[in-house]
Amino acid sequence: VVWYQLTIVSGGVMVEVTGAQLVAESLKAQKVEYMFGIVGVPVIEVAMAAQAAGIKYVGMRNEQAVNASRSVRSWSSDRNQETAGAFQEFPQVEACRLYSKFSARPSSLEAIPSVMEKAVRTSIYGRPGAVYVDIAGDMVNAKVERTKVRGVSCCSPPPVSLADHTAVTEAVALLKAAKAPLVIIGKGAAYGRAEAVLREFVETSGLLFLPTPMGKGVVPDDHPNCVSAARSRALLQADVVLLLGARLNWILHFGLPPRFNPNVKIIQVDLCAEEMGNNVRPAAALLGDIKAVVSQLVALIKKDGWKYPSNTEWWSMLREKAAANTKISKALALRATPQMNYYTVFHHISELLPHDCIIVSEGANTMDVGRTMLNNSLPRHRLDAGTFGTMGVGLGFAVAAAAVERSREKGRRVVCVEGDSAFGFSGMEVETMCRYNLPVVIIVVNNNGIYSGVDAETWKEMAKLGDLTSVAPPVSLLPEARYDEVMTAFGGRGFLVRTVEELRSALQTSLSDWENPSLLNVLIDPSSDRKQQVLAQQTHRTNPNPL
Ligand SMILES: Cc1ncc(C[n+]2csc(CCOP(=O)(O)OP(=O)(O)O)c2C)c(N)n1
Ligand SMILES: *[C@@H]1O[C@H](CO)[C@@H](O)[C@H](O)[C@H]1NC(C)=O
Ligand SMILES: *[C@@H]1O[C@H](CO)[C@@H](O)[C@H](O)[C@H]1NC(C)=O
Ligand SMILES: [Mg+2]
Repeated sequence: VVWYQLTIVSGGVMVEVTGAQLVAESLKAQKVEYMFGIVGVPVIEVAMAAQAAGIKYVGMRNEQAVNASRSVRSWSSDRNQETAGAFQEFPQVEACRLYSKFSARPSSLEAIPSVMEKAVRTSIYGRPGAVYVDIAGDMVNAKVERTKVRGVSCCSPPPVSLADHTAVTEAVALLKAAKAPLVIIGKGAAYGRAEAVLREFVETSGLLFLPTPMGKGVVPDDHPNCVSAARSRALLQADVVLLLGARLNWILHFGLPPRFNPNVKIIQVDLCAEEMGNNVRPAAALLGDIKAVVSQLVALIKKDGWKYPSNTEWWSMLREKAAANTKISKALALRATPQMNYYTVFHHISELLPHDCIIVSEGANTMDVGRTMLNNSLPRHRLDAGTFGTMGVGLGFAVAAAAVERSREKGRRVVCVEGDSAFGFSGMEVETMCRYNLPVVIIVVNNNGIYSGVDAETWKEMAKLGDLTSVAPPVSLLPEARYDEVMTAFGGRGFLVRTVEELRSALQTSLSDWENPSLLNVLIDPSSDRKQQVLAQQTHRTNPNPL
């Protein structure tokens, strides 16, 4: 690849650099290691410049999946054709402002390095989020003299702030006075890399905790103080909640009755001031970096020598409740029926997955039941459809995670647990996995539909009743679709799985292959979820986050 265009000017050498090179070099200067994209003219040049600058380029298939793996830039039309109806002309910067923390278009080649620095800095400082930089088409191949461009070095790591000392003292006083205290660990704690100090906090304070979906693993799910299996009860009866890097949004039922005690006192720890007081006015607001704030809490309770006793009624009630709930899912899992249900599938998967694997998951029942049954023992090892419940992000996450893991010395397995509908959104990324030999294990929990479906026989009978577009339930998908053959089409391993034995053997084979991706098409009872829901209602067991 030719790096710089050399132009001889009256005996001297003028080194020129293109817009594409500036974009690539600026990202490299910000320590960007991977670029995910889909090329077309003129983006090809940028992808090539990125590779030349030492950035790994991963070519994707579905742009929605590209966005899931955090794309930073896009292209729009040439500047001199703006408003004239240029190819793909669209007010992208304005459109993206609503969806990102920062949206900008460098006004010149010289401005590219500083705009890129600001984009990267904005995405990682404060509450992290996506950013958007738009490069005009004509700027990609335009050239500028290198000496005219001021390089910008890598932004500093995010600055750290501590909580106000008075608020920390108040928080500890509230915890000490509580009868039924509960710690909720959110994904902010995972992003903030607070795992070591949080574990120390849980063990020093003796408090019980439960994680939000992507807070799982910050303190291991199998820690004795984890009360996930009694989640509804814990939320309902807690009198003081220490909320760590989690929002009181729909995932936590807004912190309000009927799912919370109306008099619950919330101690809110967040790095975003505007978050304080959303839905519930906090009894104490600790504004700051979560790792630093938890260290403050640890220091204070250590100084006091305080510990929540383990022989309280609250503890034993939650322990009993958790044991009872675990027993119910185990009974469902071990039911001897001709077809597997969700619980059976997850019970066996959980026994075979390596403890350090990265679990990616999306779907409705698949994701909800899977979250309760698949433990995480490490932080940032669960990626799911998130607060928006967006289907289609899973395979993009898996490609990105597998690419990063492969470059590590002791890479971990990436296991992608997908509903059959969820898989369909970005299913073509299977080709991406095969192309780059990313050994992702995809498990499609196939119930022939969205939430539920019908079996092959019923489908045939239904077709006789009239046009399927009039008579088929809108939730149904083609019964027994061969998603495994999507994987074999590109050279990966595909398995059609109907029984527990087939499931265990296929998963073991897949996990022992570090070269090829695999897809397990696990056919389950298409009415599985309905039965579970009935059973769940009878036993007051509720899936926390139905989408
Ligand atoms: C982008 C997007 N489109 C549509 C939806 C609506 N939706 C919610 S869950 C879901 C799929 C659920 O079916 P599946 O993945 O098969 O999981 P199951 O519940 O059947 O196990 C859909 C389409 C969504 N959440 N996101
Ligand atoms: C992905 O994001 C870019 C901007 O970041 C946007 O132009 C594009 O439409 C998005 N694609 C999808 C499929 O959402
Ligand atoms: C998952 O963690 C729970 C405790 O929350 C524990 O009871 C269960 O045995 C664990 N499951 C596996 C497969 O390790
Ligand atoms: Mg389904």
